[in-house]
Amino acid sequence: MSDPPTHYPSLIAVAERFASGGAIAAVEAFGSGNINDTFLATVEGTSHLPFVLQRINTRVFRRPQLVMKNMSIFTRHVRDRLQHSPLSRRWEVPRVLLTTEERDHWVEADGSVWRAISFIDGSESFDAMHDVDHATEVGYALGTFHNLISDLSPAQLADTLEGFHITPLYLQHYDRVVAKTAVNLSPEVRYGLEFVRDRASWCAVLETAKTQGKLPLRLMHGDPKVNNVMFDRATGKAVSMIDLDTVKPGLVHYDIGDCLRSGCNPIGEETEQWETVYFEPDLCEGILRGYLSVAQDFLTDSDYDYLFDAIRLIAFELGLRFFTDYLAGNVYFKVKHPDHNLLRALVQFQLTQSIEFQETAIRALIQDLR
Ligand code: A2G
Repeated sequence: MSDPPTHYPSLIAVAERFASGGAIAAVEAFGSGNINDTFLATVEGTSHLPFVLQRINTRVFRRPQLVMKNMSIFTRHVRDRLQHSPLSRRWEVPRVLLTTEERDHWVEADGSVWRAISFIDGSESFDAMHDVDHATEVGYALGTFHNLISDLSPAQLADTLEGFHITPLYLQHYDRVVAKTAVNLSPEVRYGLEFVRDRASWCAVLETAKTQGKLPLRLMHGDPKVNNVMFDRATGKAVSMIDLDTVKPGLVHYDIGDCLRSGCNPIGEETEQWETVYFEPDLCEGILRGYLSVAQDFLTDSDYDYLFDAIRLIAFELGLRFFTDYLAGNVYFKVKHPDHNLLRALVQFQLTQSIEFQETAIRALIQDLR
């Protein structure tokens, strides 16, 4: 899966399946996602908004129909809820656009699966955090997202990606890959192997708490990276969360950890300067403040007890996932070169270590914000 396929059907023709009125003017590559192939389709004339066209990666999402069904169920739920009790500020929910045959996805003759989602009008996203105010907005966005789905039962949505964020399962997969791979023991690989070995016995921390009933199963976003938060261009305020493929039953801790590991790494997860990666505590405070301004209503004492572990774990878990994918020959994440996943893993391991060095301060911050 190294390169996006070059044998696309005519993108304009696919986009036209979803265009209700108005001819497609252009379809261009959009965003920097690691899984699906994403395009922005613009429609001729000024009265039609552009929309997001995506080819769903069916090697990852093996049942794309379920992904789309989940999306329709929870976006409808949130829209109804907002209609009955509007928020005091702008908040948008992306819409699933239907084909001319009223279907929520389109299967091309080559078997590729496509869907279209509305683009949030007048909005933009950022790959890295600007400052603490930006961080607070990102936290507010995740809290609002969780809040708006908190009254929808997890049983309403299907598990569209089994094992997603179940760290012990990633570790088992890693062990299997290491056992059957002739690993090239470069210094970086040696470092990665030791890094994982030293944390293996701790990595079931959230799953154990879930099994013991200390952390409830809720609905989660699944991929709340900084660039999945949309900001209003005019006000600079967060107005939506996008990339909704992984909204499914899980722990909100996965999201909190994922949002912090993405948001508090000022040089970003794609940097090649992995030795200089660090976890920025002021941005962490901003995200947590913004998140808790909305989420404190539904978090329990036990939820707070596991926040530090969540922050440390999800950075480690992503490093483990990238490292495993590198060892397995880059079969899951899209890559630009053969060492891409190794570098990404080293970034996440460095971030994990920076979180570990700051454990006392981060725990004290969580305590203060409680
Ligand atoms: O890359 C993808 O979006 C992953 N999504 C997400 O889990 C995270 O790893 C991210 C890192 O940039 C899926 O695996 C579905």
